[in-house]
Amino acid sequence: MLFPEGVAIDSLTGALLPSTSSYVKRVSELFGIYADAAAFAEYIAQGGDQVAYEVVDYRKAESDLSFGTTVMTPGKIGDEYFMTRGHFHVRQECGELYYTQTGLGVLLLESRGGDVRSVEMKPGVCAFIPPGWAHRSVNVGRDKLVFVWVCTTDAGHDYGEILERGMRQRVVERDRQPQIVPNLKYAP
Ligand code: M6P
Ligand code: ZN
Repeated sequence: MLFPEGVAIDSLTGALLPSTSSYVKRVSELFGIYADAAAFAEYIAQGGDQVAYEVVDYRKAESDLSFGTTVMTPGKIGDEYFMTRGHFHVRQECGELYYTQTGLGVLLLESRGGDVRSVEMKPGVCAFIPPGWAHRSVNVGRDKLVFVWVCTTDAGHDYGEILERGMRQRVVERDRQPQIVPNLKYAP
């Protein structure tokens, strides 16, 4: 049987107490998601293989709901900001919430029908990700981006489509400002 408990979330580090699991994604593991392959190779060649993001879970198989944090390092590959892989949910009826605690980001979303949307991520804003929308978060700030996510435990991550064809939009720096631009490499 599960018992209720309070979970302390550190809004600056994303640490959960208690947590059930965590993992990190290093930049080198994200080959192929950035537009500028040469900038990516140069970044790695120069010894840059920092943690791009860390995900900490509070997940109980017996519960329908799970939550956790994602902590994204600031950085860019070429002019493109650090981002998550991006995914649909395997269970298409499952949405998700992203509640930003620290930092600045852009949440890129697209429906299976090809609609595109974005939601600004900033402290106090809870982004609603409806069922059926792929989502990818992008850290456009100078500091860490820390957000709390809440999702159905067995929603499942479906990475295939986004990994193969990319998303329709990218977030790049132009005149020192984040800008959402069409993905010229988008290949449906
Ligand atoms: C959010 C949640 C997680 C997800 C993480 C990283 O925190 O949606 O479920 O794993 O972002 O995103 P991705 O798995 O697409 O790299
Ligand atoms: Zn998700």
